[in-house]
Amino acid sequence: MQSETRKKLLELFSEAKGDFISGQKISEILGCSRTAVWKHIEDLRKEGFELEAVRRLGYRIVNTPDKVTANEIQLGLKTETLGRYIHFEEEVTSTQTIAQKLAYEGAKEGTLVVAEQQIAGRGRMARNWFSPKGTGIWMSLILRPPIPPQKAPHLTLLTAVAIAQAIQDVTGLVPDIKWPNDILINGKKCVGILTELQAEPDRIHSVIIGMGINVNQTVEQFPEDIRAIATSLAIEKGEKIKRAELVQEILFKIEMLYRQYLQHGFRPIKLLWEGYAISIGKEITARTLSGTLRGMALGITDEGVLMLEDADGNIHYIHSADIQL
Ligand code: BT5
Repeated sequence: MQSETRKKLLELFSEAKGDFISGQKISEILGCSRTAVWKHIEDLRKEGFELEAVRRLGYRIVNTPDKVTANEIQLGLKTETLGRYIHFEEEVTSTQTIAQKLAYEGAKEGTLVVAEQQIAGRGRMARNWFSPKGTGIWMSLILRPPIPPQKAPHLTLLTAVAIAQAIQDVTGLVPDIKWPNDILINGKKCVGILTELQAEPDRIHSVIIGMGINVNQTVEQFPEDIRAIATSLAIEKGEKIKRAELVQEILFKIEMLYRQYLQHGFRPIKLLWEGYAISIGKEITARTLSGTLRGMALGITDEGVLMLEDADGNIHYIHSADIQL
């Protein structure tokens, strides 16, 4: 089926919101015969769409496949710029690597790289990010904010808020944010964020925000070494979640917060962030590259830096660390 026809047909079904559309109407709108309509429906079924056909009533969509291709994400996407260009691949080493290359070649702000599977997904400090096929959201977003590089951590925190809000809206689950880049549900890690920069000392060329979200994995599908610390939305919710719908909501939330950030600065984002933060006002252990610190997490600065007060009353400003509660 031509992609234009496919797009129109899916839009029709999307507008019908699960109601029947007559074959006559579809053939008029697509400008093709009733037999051609039937063939298009068969094509959609082969792609994994569940469609019901009833004589005299027509066709209705019962279920859409759980895919994260550009088509699936863009159908019903509410953003203006984010995700308007999507680079999708079934299998990649890391979506970060592809996004870095696209950004270097001049890709527009809002370009999104998505994959069904990463074979070398990465976390911070060259750690691995487990990214199995078909069950999670592995994506990297390119932004070109007019801010100096020191402020880039703001975007990690902004993204964490956007993802937390989107998860809450789509699933009803209430996530927590653990500074700087983890989203937890019931104490287990469900989302990791990795922010990388292409920058000069005073100017950012691009920020690549990598987001890894465990969506539909079962407990057994996690490797043993992270089973006790990781979870997925489906495990917590008790039912599967449509990944494309969540991607749409995440992009929409990031776009709104990003606009707000560019207009009003970090303050409003910081307030939202504090509403989700579990690591503030508590005794924590922070493992940094230069050593381990224990103390009370006082909050974050306007730069997004964590303030920790040790037993002697000294205040430490921590730019990057792993936090244990
Ligand atoms: C992160 O690092 O949490 C950032 C993860 C970013 C992943 C995305 S996916 C799309 C884009 N492309 C990439 O290649 N990366 C980004 P960090 O805070 O360093 O946490 C890494 C640690 O989390 C690992 O050492 C494991 O202990 C644990 N971990 C690995 N995979 C996990 C998973 N799927 N779910 C929960 N925890 C995991």
